[in-house]
Amino acid sequence: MAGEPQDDCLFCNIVAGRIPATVVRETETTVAFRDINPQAPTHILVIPKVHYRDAAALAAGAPEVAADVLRETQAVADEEKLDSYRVVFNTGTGAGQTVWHAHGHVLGGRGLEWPPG
Ligand code: IU
Repeated sequence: MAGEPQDDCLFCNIVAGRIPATVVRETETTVAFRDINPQAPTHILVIPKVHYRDAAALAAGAPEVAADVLRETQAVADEEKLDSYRVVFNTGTGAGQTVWHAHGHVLGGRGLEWPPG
């Protein structure tokens, strides 16, 4: 059920501490950790502790937690001393989503082109 932990979800397992991650911040509702395949000098994922398949499902099912995730992207950027950064929520296979637990990528520390590839 949406919102419930999923045993076969990588990010639920990171939240539960069963799979290691380099955690940089944690709140009551969110975890932020370094991406294992960084695409920029700073590449941190901010995830809700509750399981929703993508950001839109999170916003619909737990809007207060979606707001927490967004607030945490700024907190991460502050900690990393980024004055410019990008937050990306890949949604759907065609957009590059590979992990089906909502997550925001915080990317920074280099120039970022627009439009993205
Ligand atoms: P995506 O938007 O679903 O493609 O993002 C998933 C990210 O999760 C991607 O950038 C991976 O490098 C990252 N990741 C990770 O940090 N740790 C892991 O064990 C795995 C993927 I698998």
